[in-house]
Amino acid sequence: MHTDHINHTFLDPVLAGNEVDTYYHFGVASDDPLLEELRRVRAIILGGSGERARAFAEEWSRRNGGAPIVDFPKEDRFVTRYTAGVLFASHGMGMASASIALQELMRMVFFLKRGDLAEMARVAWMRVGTSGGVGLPPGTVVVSTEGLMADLKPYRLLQGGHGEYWFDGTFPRDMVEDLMAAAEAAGVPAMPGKTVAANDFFLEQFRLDGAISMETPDSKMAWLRWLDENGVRNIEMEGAMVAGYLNYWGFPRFGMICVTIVNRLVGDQVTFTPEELHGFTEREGELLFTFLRRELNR
Ligand code: R2B
Ligand code: URA
Repeated sequence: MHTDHINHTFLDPVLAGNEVDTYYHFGVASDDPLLEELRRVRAIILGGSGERARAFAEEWSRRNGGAPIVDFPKEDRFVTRYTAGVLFASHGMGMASASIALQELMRMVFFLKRGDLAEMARVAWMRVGTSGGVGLPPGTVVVSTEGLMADLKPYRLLQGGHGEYWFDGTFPRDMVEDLMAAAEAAGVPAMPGKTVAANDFFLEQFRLDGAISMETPDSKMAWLRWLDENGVRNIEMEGAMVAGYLNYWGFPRFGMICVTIVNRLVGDQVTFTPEELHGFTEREGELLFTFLRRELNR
């Protein structure tokens, strides 16, 4: 862990009990008794949809002898559940939304682990999502090796008028290996590769079916081929930021698995039925639970 990258100025007085940290978007604060139930958290699972956070928590509880589920009270931004050592939280769509969830959860983990870097390093993070595949049959799970933006450069944010903050989007290699091994054990088709995180579902993903379309079939295919040639296997909207922020604090265990729900070399529209899409996320769930079982026994 990079202690010099942690915002100790703000967080240490919270640990000392001199300040309260309000995790506003989650509707809890560091003096809330609910957080005491989360002290033993070993993994944080993030996904876009609140419904999936609920369903994953219920299934993880079921697989752990009906362990009690702690519900966070506020649900208008993110849905959050804790059960059997794992916190499941939704983060909405896009890096702007997900970065709020992630920064508040990083602060929460610092508080829950009392600033103990070794304990923090034992917490695994994982984003479980959907994506557009680059040349892969839909239903394939991509295990991300690196998260990049649409220009194949890492995640950046504007630093006012002075330039940009840059982040490292690399996912830890041993996590990629452990996730691929979990996929094999769970019988889930998976492939490692780079992932592009776009700031928009349409324009930045070179879709031609948006309300606003500024590309041509040729320029779209040229972008997709460029991604393919550079080892990009899928496109989603959060991974580069997730990897960037977790690397910044130096968490050693984090990964991303995203099932592909369209092959972008073939089309733009997602046309699977809700039942078919449910089947894809069930598969992804099997990979997740196989990984979690192993991770919590490490
Ligand atoms: C994948 O799917 C969502 C858009 O449909 C977005 O959150 C993402 O990364
Ligand atoms: N999510 C995305 O961001 N893009 C896709 O094509 C599919 C899911």
